[in-house]
Amino acid sequence: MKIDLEARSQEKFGRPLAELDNPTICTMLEDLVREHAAVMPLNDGKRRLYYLSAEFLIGRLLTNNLLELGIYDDVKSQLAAAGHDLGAVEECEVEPSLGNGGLGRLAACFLDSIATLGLPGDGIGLNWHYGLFHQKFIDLQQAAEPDTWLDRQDWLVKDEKFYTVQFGGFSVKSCLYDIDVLGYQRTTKNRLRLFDLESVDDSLVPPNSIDFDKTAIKKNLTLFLYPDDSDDAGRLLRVYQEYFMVSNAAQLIIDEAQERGSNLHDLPDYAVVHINDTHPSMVIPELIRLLVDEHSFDFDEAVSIVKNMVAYTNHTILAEALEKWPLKSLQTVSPRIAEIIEKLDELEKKEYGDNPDVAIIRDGAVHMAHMAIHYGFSINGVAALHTKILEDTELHPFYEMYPEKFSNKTNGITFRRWIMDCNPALSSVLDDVIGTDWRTTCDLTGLMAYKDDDSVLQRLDDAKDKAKISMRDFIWKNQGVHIPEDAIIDVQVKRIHEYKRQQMLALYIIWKYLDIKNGNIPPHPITIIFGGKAAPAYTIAQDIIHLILMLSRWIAADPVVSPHLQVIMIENYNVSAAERVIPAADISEQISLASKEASGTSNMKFMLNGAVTLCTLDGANVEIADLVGDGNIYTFGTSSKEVEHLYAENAYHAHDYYEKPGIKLLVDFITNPSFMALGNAGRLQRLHDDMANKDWFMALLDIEEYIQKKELVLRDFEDRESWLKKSLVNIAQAGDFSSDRTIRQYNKDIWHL
Ligand code: 26Q
Repeated sequence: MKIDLEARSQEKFGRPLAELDNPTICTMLEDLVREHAAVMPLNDGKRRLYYLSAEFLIGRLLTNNLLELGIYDDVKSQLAAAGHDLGAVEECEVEPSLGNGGLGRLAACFLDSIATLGLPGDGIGLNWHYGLFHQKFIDLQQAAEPDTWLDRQDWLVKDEKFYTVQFGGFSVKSCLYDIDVLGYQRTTKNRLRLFDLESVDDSLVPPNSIDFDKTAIKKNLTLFLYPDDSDDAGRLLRVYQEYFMVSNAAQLIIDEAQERGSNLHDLPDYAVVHINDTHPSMVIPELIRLLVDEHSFDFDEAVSIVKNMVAYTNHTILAEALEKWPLKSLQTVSPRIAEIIEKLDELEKKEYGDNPDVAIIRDGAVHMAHMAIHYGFSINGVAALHTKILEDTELHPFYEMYPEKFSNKTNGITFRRWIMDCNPALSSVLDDVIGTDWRTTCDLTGLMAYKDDDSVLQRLDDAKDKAKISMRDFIWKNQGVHIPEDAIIDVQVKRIHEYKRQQMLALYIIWKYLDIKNGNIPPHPITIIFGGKAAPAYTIAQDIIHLILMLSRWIAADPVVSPHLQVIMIENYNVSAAERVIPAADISEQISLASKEASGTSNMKFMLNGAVTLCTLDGANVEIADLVGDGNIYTFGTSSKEVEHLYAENAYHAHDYYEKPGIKLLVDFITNPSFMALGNAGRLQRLHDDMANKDWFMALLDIEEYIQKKELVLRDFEDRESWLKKSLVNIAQAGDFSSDRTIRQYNKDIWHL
């Protein structure tokens, strides 16, 4: 593809390229990409995949698209010749706020891989006007503000399609926006299709606040992803949102199948619907409704068609994250859908008997996962351990009924974004050492041959230094904090949740602080970086953020400790921040309570970028440990089997651990009067009491071993050659976690595109 930015600048702006400012160049490049993508044909095929997800955490698109079109280097050098820095231009792009965490980022990686493999498949979701929320720190606490990304974006293209969605008592009109999804080095494309509400009203949301009228359904459906669901109105709104999403999706799927020649009796030959967790699971009754009510199908035939179309991925075993909606709410949102679900429940009970463990409707609540398993053809977990837990315990009765429906698909990450875009220094070292094939094959095992090559190890070290410079610059510009040049970078970035145990790392920080106070000065300064948002209604998670911000300030103000220990919490952690921080990490913290993290995907990104993992044997950490081998990873903690046993027997008593002197000292630090005086005493007291008496995710159970392991990691870091070898092995073994591999498996076993 030939481009001439100078000519384009003259044509569009009547000025030489050298005179344009960065935001103008950014818009010009976005236009260039969009125009180019607009004429690319869609990936074609009789059978098409529809990947339904409430979240698509796609990140900024410019760099990625330039790279996929193969014009990144050309653009960069043309800009440089005119005195511009592409990196600074990239910073002008606003990041779309269409997701929340792992499941949303997974969907984005999958779209990239589906397009890269040339498979016909689109993402379908909603066009969240204010996305999740924008996180600010005020008084050392999280404040949530609307994220106004939509006013400032340049990628959405309005489609011609619109539908009517019928709710109980009223209907709304939808409209549709598309974002083109280009694969790496492809000439064809897919799309991310985002439905919106024609009558949406942004003015419902006051400036700087995420409070809005949750009952104004005709105006609010697409304002926020996951609105506060601590009250009935919030919970009901979520059901409205979900039905709005799937009703549009189902209408689109049927329309497009007919356009491609389906007579609808053969619909499964034309469409496979993948649901990303249960949030889109009402697509099952909605497809049945459309076939029966709009196309005069017999109910039983409609059921058997849909049963062959829908595949479901489970991302969690946490009971509170498994969706159960009151049947009454569904009756309010759509009486017809509620009626169909009742029929599906009856049919299931008729066939399999009245077993409450597998019932769709139980005690007036609809179990969405149960519906998806009975009336879908596939259910998968997202890492080997997670799938095993689903099969053996959490979903065991279903596994006995339908063993053939179950499979594992270990998550993956796209190498385009998570090394090629975000870590150019490491990418070019890899090109020099093992050749450039890895950019398409994602096979990095050739690097193993250089494990004892000092010059290669040195080059990896240099690449890490470059990534650290970029990360330090980012933190300095965004938060005004200076990170020492020689600091060890230890990172835990992910949603704030008790099971992920950020509070355990906070206890380690207290331990280290006291140890340094006692005169044990570490050879290198240690910088511990957190990032992540907490759900606004999740009090303890907010308390954990407060503790981290308190420790950050407390330590920074201590002249003895601050030269050696630093705590930073990134404000509004998002994909763009991840792209700066992950390449710079030395240590990857993956310390969830074993059995609770379904997979994790940042663990894979850190590994690919040469960080060494400190982890429990949870989620995909288990597979990382198997691949890199004992000497190249640090594992600790109670096993998932033992954790399951402790829960089953009610045998974990936090207070017994709290009473151990070494542990009590750490937990009580949180409520020592001078510390409390600096912050919100109520939050700190509550967190302290929760840890000392409840500690549902057993941080105190693992804290001693965690501290020991971390100290070992820090000691080993000092042996540079041996550390760099570990880093090399991690990079070399990361190929297994390419989402291209994952998508090939989905396609071979489930989608058959
Ligand atoms: C629950 C109830 C009602 C409404 C919404 C929800 C809800 C919302 C979001 C439940 C779950 C989520 C998000 C889950 C998520 O991001 N899970 C992560 O998925 C990743 C990709 O598979 C895994 O790597 C992580 O381990 C998992 O935590």
